[in-house]
Parts: sequence; structure tokens; C-alpha cells
Amino acid sequence: MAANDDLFGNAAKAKKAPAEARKPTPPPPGEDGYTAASIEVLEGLEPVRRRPGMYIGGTDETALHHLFAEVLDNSMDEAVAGHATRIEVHFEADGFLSVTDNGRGIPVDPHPKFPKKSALEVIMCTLHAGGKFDSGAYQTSGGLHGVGVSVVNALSERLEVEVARAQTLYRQIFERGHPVGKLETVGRVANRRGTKVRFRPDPQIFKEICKFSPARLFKMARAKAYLFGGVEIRWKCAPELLDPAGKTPPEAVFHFPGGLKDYLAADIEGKAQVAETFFVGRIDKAERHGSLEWAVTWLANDDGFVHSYCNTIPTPDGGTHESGLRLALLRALKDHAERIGQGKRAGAITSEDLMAGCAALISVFIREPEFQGQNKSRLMTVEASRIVENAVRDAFDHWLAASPAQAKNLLDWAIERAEERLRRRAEKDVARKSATRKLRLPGKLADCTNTAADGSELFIVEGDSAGGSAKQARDRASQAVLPLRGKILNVASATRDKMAANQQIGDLVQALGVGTGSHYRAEDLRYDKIIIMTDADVDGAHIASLLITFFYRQMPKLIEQGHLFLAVPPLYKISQGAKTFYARDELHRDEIIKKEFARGKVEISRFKGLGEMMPQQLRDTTMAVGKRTLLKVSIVEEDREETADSVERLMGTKPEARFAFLQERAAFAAEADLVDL
Ligand code: 28F
Repeated sequence: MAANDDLFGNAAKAKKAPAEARKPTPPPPGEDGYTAASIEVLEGLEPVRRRPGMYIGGTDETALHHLFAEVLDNSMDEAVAGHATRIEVHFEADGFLSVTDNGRGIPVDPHPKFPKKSALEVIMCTLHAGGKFDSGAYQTSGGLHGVGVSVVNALSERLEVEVARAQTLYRQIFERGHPVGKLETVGRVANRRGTKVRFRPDPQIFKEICKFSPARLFKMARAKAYLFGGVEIRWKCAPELLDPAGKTPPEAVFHFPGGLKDYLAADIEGKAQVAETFFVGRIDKAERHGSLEWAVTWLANDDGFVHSYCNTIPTPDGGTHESGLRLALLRALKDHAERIGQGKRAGAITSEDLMAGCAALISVFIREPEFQGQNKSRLMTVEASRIVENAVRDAFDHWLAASPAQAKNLLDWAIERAEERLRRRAEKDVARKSATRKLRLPGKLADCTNTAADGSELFIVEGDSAGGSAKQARDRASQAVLPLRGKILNVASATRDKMAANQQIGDLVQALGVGTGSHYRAEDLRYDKIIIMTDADVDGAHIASLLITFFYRQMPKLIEQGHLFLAVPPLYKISQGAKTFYARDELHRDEIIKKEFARGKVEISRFKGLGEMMPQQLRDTTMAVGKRTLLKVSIVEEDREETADSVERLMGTKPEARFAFLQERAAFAAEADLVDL
């Protein structure tokens, strides 16, 4: 597909401006239609180093990996434009990361406005708006989505660019955005072309984490290959950089001509589906506006997801392409129901019912997309909704008509979900109607007097004795306590019925006031903070992991919206006379002794459990706002898959996976803890 393939009708559709308004004709373009003049030169790179957060959202690990995304997106743009077929990603032992494509090669001719500088140097050293469209060199660009490779240059302690173009190899080196030499002609290269960017992030900018995570790089590269089947991406990583227990290989080749179909199959591996086959499709010239691809299925027992992309860039906050998809699926299904005489029963189905269990991927390619949000994570291009809806609805009509059995399974499943939702709402209404009847709360809950969720906290504690201490130690106005008796159900390996029958889970769900799974309603949450407060021992850790598994599987939004915390009770009390300190672990204990008790004898006692702590101690060390330590439970966006794998491996139904995990880490178990497995 050559670059000048007209994938998008916009240019043809745009009305010609009246002659006098037209800009002076640009200088004659080079042999490949590129003119350097198309890059608007805006400003130097100093602002980028001063406030990196403005350009890459921060300097944490996620921001660090945006550097890789930016460079990779530029190679992907070359591939999507039909000029590159291969990309290599190589993470080297010395911490350098290189991306190489076999595209046209960044232009090196002198820049008309800066005759002494090459176009390459201007691109590398100036923050420029995406001139990618003016020059006609590209039809779509993910790279526009980001901030340009110059930002990567500014934030790298060293960056080397090699360009192979017109049988000549050029190279230029930069340090922190400044050229350390002029563009040099290295020599002739017979059958090589393209661009290579090799860089190492600057530890002066990325102070905490300056090392790429091979697992993240691997997944980001793989995702790109799924999103554009016309490119082969080769992955290579120095073996010494790999986590021995991880699953990231030192080498891999990603090439998925099957596109999103393969991606979806990998995403839902093993989960039961409502219909046997996926609903997949792609349109390469939808109404001459753009191209799109989708892969959809419905999961019988798991909550679904929609992952969407624009120009191979993830749009985690959805947008117009996703709304077009949802609308198309719902309308086509209802039309189908009408056709087979089930219109009435299907009337109750809402988009939430249908999408709750829907696992869908959608990828659109749009010229000059509009995004919303600080990190441009939501697509706003209005016509994307119409393009997607028309294309998907038409295709889904055919899919439903072509396989009546599958269509019936899907329709029955959707109707069941709608009816279940209506039943739950009826129950809620009954509860609400009997206004006098108190909200059904578990007897064991010692609620706080505040009725508003804002500022209220729920401590989930293990056992009645800890519960007793916590009830005495708490601030009754804002702190509620729910004692759970013994180990709670492991929801990762329990059936839905077993879960529904479990008293502890029932109490927890009632106390929180929200439903589980797709019935979770954030606005009904009765507390702002949910704090798991278990003993600082193995059993306490186990209870905490069971509770986290429950929230992760049944109320993931509660974690994603930052409501879940772990209390950190002290393990040691250190005193000398009237002077008392508390330590959360051995390390903290030794630090305190060194710092606070340099001289004389100290008395050290270890807490066996919360139940044996005096309420005052519990309040002053673990519960009181401002005196306590809380750990927030969160899911790192890029580790979503990793997290799902870990929960499945550690808590899931396959003991052999747990066994393998223990074996791999046996070396870390203290001697005393080794058991004869
Ligand atoms: C490892 C990262 O950055 N590859 C790239 C090209 C090719 C052209 C280009 C890039 C600015 C506004 C045109 C060449 N010849 N890999 C990469 N490959 N940039 S970045 O042009 C940039 C100009 O539009 C290119 C003809 N047209 C475009």
C-alpha cells in the first residue's frame, strides 16, 4: 500500500480555497514528495527538560516507557503508510534501547529555514507540531499522538540516530537533546534503508526508575504487531536483563496477519464464550474516511472489556469509536430479535447488559484524529462514531443472520442479563420502598455515625478479638469496623453460586452497599476508604490476599478508583523508660534503635496480633488519620495483563501453577518456613 494510496477521502473532499487565499506554492518537493519546509519549527528543547511532566505525563516508570512508545510509533507510522515492513526492538545489556525500521529514512537534506542544519537535526532538536500531514508524507500518524521524537532526545543522556537513505548511511549523536557533532556520512550501504534510533534515558530526569522493564517493552511491541498485520516486529533483549521467573523471552518475532482476531484469542485464552466464533471484521476504505478493524466475543462467566486504539495508539478512555461499536452491536442484535419474533423480550436489553460480558477490540486509523484528556487517552473525532457504527452494524447483521444458533445463544444470554438486572433493581426498590426498614446491614458491622461516604472509612479486620480492639480504638464518627470470622472464600477458584452463598462475602457486599461485577455502582459505595487490617503474620497476609482477590475479581473499579488500602500494624514495640516507639518490621526496628536509642538498654516486644494490642496503641499506630501508615492497592495500567496472570496463577483453580510459583521461589523462603510439599 503506497503512501499515496488514498485511504482517506478528507483531502479530496476539502473544498479548494479561492485562488487568492491559497498559500504561495511551496518549493518543488524532493524525489519522494517530502519538503522539509513542512515542519513548523516551534521551540528548543529546554522546556522539556525543565518540566518533563508536561510532555510525557511525569517521570515515573509509565512515563519512562512513553519514550519507547514515541520512537516505536514513528516506525509504526512508516509501516502503516506502507513504507516499512519490519521493525526491530533491541534492549541491550548496557541499558540502551534501539528501534530500527526499514522505512524511507528520516530526510537528511538541509532544512530550508536552517540551511546549516539537516532536516534530521531539526526534527531531533526542535519541538515541532506534527508536520506529518502538511508534507503529505503520511496519511495517519500515531506519532502525532505523542510529542515527537525530539522529546525523547531531550530526555535521553545519549541518543544515536542512523539513517540509511539513497544507498548512503548517515549518523548523528546527541546528548540531552544537543548534537555532539554534525550529521556525518558514514558510507555507502547497498541494500539497506530506514531509520535507527538508539537511546538511553537520562537518570537526571528519571531519578527513581531509569531502567526499562523488558516485560513492558515486550508487551508494547507485541500489541503494535497485533494492531497492524502488515508489519513484522522482532524483539531482542540481553538475557541478563530478563527476570528469571518472568515469561519474557530473550527473542521473539511478532507478525499477526490475523490481526485483532489473534489478539482477542490471546486476551481471552481459556475463558468460556457465549457464541462459538468471534465476530470479526475490517474495512480498509470505510466511506473513504479511514480504515478500521474489530474482534468481538461474549464471555459466559467473566466480565468483559473493550480495548480500543486509534492509529495503533491505545485509547484507554474510549471515545467515539467505542460508542459507535456499542451502538452498532445493540441495534443489530435488537433488529435481529425483531426479525425472529423475539423483539418484545429483547426490548429490555440495554447497552450495559450487552457490553457487560463483551470482550471487544477495535482499532481505527484516522487522519488527524482529535483526542481529549491530558494524555490524549480518549478519541473525540465525531465521524469515527458514524464510520464505526455503519460498518459494524452492517457486518453484525450478516453475522447474526448467517449463524442463527449462535445468534440465539447470544440473544438468550443478553435477555437473561437484562432480566437479572431488572430483578436486582426490583429488590433494591423493595428495600428502598420500606423506608422505615434500615438498610440491611450485617449484624457484625459497627458502623460509623457519618452517613456520607465522603471521609468515612471501613476497617475490615480478622476475628472478633481484633474486631473488639478496633471498635474501641476507632473514631466512631468516621470509622466503621467489620470483623470477618476466619479465612474468607477464595473467589478466584469458587463458582458464582458458592460465592453468593458465602456469609462473609455477603456481609462485605452489604456493608459496602454496592453490587459485584457488572452490578457495581460506584455511587452507592458507603465508604471512601476500605482498609484491610489483618495481623502482621502469614495468616494475616493470606486473609489480605484473599480479600484483595475478591475486590480485584468482583469490584475492580473499587481498586481502580483508589478506595482500597492495607493497614500497616506495628510488629515491634521499642521502649526505654517512658520513651516508646513502634516499628513495622525488623528493618524499621533497627533504624529506630540506632536513631532513637543510641545508649542504654531498650525493651523490645513483638506484637503477636492486633487482638493483643491496647486500643490506644492500635489507634496511635494503625488507625488514627495522620499517625498511621496505609498502603494503597492499585493496578498499574501497563501491568494489567501481568496482574491478571499473577492472580490466576496464585489464587486460581490450578494448584500446579501455585506449586510452580513456590518451587521457583523456594530459595526465598526462610529455612523455618520450608514445608515438605
Ligand atoms: C526508529 C524510529 O522515526 N522512522 C521514521 C521517517 C520517514 C520520513 C519522515 C520519519 C516530517 C514531517 C515528513 C521520509 N521520506 N523510526 C523512525 N521514518 N520521518 S521518522 O519524514 C518526516 C518529515 O513529515 C519520510 C519521505 N517522507 C517521509
